[in-house]
Amino acid sequence: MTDVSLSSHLADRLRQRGVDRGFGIVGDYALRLFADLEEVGFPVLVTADEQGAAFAADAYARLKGLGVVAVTYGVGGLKIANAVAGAWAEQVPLLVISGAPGLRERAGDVLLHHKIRSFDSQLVVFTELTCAQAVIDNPATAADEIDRVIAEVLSQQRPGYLEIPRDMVEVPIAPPRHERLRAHLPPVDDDRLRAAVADAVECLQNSHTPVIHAGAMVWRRGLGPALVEVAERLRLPVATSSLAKGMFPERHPLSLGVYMGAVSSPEVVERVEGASTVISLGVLNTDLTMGAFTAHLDPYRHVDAQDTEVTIGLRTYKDVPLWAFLPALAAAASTVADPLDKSVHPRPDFSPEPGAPLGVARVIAAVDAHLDERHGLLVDPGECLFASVDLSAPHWCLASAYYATMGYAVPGALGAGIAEPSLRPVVLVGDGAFAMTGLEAASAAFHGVAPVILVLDNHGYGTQRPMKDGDFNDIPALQAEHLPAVFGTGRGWLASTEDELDAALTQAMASEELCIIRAVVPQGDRSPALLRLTDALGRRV
Ligand SMILES: Cc1ncc(C[n+]2csc(CCOP(=O)(O)OP(=O)(O)O)c2C)c(N)n1
Ligand SMILES: [Mg+2]
Repeated sequence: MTDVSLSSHLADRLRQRGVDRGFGIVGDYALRLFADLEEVGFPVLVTADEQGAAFAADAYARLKGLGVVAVTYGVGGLKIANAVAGAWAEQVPLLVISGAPGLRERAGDVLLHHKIRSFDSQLVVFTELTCAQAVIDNPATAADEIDRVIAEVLSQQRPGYLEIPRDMVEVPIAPPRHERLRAHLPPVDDDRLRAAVADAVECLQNSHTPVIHAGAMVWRRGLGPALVEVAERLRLPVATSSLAKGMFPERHPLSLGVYMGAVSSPEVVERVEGASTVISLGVLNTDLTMGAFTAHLDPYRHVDAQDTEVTIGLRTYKDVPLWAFLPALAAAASTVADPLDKSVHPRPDFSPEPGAPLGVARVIAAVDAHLDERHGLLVDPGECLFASVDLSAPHWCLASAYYATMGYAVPGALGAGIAEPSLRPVVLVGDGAFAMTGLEAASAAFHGVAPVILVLDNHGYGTQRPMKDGDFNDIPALQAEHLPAVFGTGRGWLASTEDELDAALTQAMASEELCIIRAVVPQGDRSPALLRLTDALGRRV
């Protein structure tokens, strides 16, 4: 068989998975790679900063099942360490491709620019942050090594790392041993699957108010449609983890919205914690997603389906993976008796009171009222993440909801807008987080994505203040509404009152340009969600 080019092999593999572009910033060690990829029809979209590219690629991956961030060595690579760590923690299939010094120029361990302790320093860092790594140093195995890393990323739903020395880019490589990628799902034991399904069905038959608690692994394994099917067939209400907000459409009559322990409304808490059976599907139990561990799920009334096994009460069924269990349960459980089907998530009514100063709760209510079927949502950690529990996302809502890195949502909107052009990204971001990565709004516009960005300006690091306040929580004021003028594209609004916000949202939702709305709230104002959490934590002490 004849040799192939590295870039065309890599691009082919990615396109086979529906990925037709990446995000990143070039440098001399990556120039040939970027140019070659572009030539074979796989462009890398530039951002203001590498971290922004990685967040964009992460959001793209959450929606498309795989995303690519491409960087140069050291200065670019290490800037995305935080975003890749987030992808590890939240199980996102994100492929890192880094250019690197050529193999020949590494001889003698010379000091080349961007080198750290050794030529392998960057690889060592990413070995901790990714599930598979390869430095492409042999044309005979290059294609297989690329395939191995991508297959592991897909199999494990974790990030992976490919380092491509610049003198390897144009060397013809041997064709891969296998025609297709060998990604695999977690193994299934058929006998135990049958037993687990029978056990779960029995629980449901003895249960009058069961609910589903659905997590991000449902999404990652492509089981979103199966979830909707099982909920509708069995008429089971669905709450999601904050990591999977909107995966079950929150305006569906069976949606309970997000269950996040005491952060959620009392009605949702009552419905989930008071359920006769909770069927958890692919939920990652973390401090933040469980409301600082204020969530109380009774293990004796719990069917917990994870990526590789199912636990029902005290019985664990090994090798019964979520991907096999969920459809099997849907097929078997048509006999559920008398489950409730009423939603506890009423649609809000937002009539602005002219001149009334804004507070966090009213900002969220206004956004909720203006969101519709055309929108996807992204929220940043801080008040926006907590407060968004009280609004219902028509489609997905992407957030760094466990790793909780600030600055995810604005660059995430670029990735989401490219991945799913039919939905316009709406971003909720704190003033602190916006200061970190808000310039990526210009990158989004540059690549034809026009998000509506609402900057919740509470004058600094609001969610830190109740824990310990000090000058370290104050930040320079930023009149973000003027940025579109600076960018030379888009529109901006400042809103301090309910009617100003309502008018700005009306115009922004009707516009097709980048829109930035700065909504100013008093420094000490808190969302109802955060107050509920503080109250619960106070009672715990
Ligand atoms: C990258 C990063 N740095 C620091 C933190 C710690 N942290 C969590 S929330 C927060 C303040 C966020 O401020 P802002 O974005 O304005 O949101 P607010 O809390 O005011 O709603 C900080 C500093 C973090 N989560 N991520
Ligand atoms: Mg703030």
